Amino acid sequence: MAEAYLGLGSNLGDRCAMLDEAVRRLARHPGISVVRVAAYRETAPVDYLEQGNFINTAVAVNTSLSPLELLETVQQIEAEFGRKREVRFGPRTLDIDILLYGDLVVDGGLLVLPHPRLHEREFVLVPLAEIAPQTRIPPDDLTVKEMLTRFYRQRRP
Ligand code: PH2
Ligand code: MG
Ligand code: MG
Repeated sequence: MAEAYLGLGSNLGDRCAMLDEAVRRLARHPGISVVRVAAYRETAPVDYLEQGNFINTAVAVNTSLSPLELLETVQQIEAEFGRKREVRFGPRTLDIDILLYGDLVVDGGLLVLPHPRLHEREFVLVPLAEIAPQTRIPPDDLTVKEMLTRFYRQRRP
């Protein structure tokens, strides 16, 4: 069993309903149990600004799936929500990113762990800090809370 963290976001359709249903589908999977779900927060888009606000959350799971099996599973759920991969960073009904998988560090093309933009995204760090403030992010092993503090310290007002 591994403990993994997922980041979820939606900015098309009934955004909260998308996240509710995504969490239900994750929980229904025989190889996944959902341990914690962060509060839903509305966030302004980053990277690609010409799109609507997101609702974001983070989910802690215990899983018997391998990292690539977990990736396949979340991509399958995204596809069931009619997700089309058009604009990179653009609007989406449902995005599920694997943020952390235990203390695994991999850069395998298909899957990069920890998530490469985890450190620079407030919409990821805030919900993750709510459900896992003391979890350490490899390879530096700063806790999520420390990472969020560093993010705000480095961000210019
Ligand atoms: N996802 C992106 C790009 N920009 N902005 C917010 N606020 N929330 C997201 O989930 C998000 C984004 C690409 O995955
Ligand atoms: Mg994403
Ligand atoms: Mg994604």
